[in-house]
Amino acid sequence: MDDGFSESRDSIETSIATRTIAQEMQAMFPSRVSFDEFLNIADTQLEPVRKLFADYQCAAMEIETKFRVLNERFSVKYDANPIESIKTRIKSPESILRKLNSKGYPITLTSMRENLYDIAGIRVVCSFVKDIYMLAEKFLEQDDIVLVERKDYIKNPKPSGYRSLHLIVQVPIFTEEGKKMMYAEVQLRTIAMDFWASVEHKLRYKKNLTLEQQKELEGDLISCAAISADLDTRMQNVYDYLKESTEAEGKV
Ligand code: 0O2
Repeated sequence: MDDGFSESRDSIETSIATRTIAQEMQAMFPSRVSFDEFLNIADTQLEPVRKLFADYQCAAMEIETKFRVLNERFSVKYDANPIESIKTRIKSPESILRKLNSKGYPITLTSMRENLYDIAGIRVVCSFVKDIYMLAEKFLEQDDIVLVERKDYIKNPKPSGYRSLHLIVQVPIFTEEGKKMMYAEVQLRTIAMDFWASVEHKLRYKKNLTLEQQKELEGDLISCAAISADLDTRMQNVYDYLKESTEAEGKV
């Protein structure tokens, strides 16, 4: 089971609009519809959905570019790249529907736009924890970025053991229809945090486990999260030590 973070954009045809299309078809053509008539209805209904998903794609692209620019600037200044990888994803229509439903929000495009902040997701993976905070600070300093919420699951890990820094932001996109402020969720993590989260995500969807096995697995994952946090601290210490030694040598 993958969590959708990649370069791909999910097809939207099957979920949000299908129900509306089916209802409209039934009302307009109680017996049979021709293929052309069907395509016509589908096109009219799907256009706003396509547009909204394209807006989220643009928001993810804008933010990805901002992090790529920061990475480039730091590589020139410090001769080191703080970012290991950047992945983006647009939440799948199934996940969107599930979230709207579970939170009791209306299943409409307006509701999606106003109530869900993580449809555009950008995951920035770094080697070191200090780089996460440095990048977050430099990103949030940019005057077109509006911070909506900051969730620091590095300082305060989730009960599952999950660690990452989450920034819910609004970013402007400039379209043929004008400027639009779009919500997006940025997740910043180390390689160790990313490894833990992707393995945990896969195991969470294993359905054929007994309650006892599930409990045992949860315990193991919590202890793996502690090991991964320790690894991050030690790697940061090694890096700081090497950096200080190099700087001291430069002064001699
Ligand atoms: P996906 O598949 O990434 O889309 P809120 O969004 O504030 O209403 P939520 O969803 O609890 O409430 O927000 P939170 O806790 O900040 O989590 C948002 C995302 O962080 C999740 O998105 C996951 O990507 C990731 N995440 C949070 N907790 C865990 C965890 O325990 N394990 C792993 N592997 N990832 C986690 P989604 O929407 O759940 O899923």
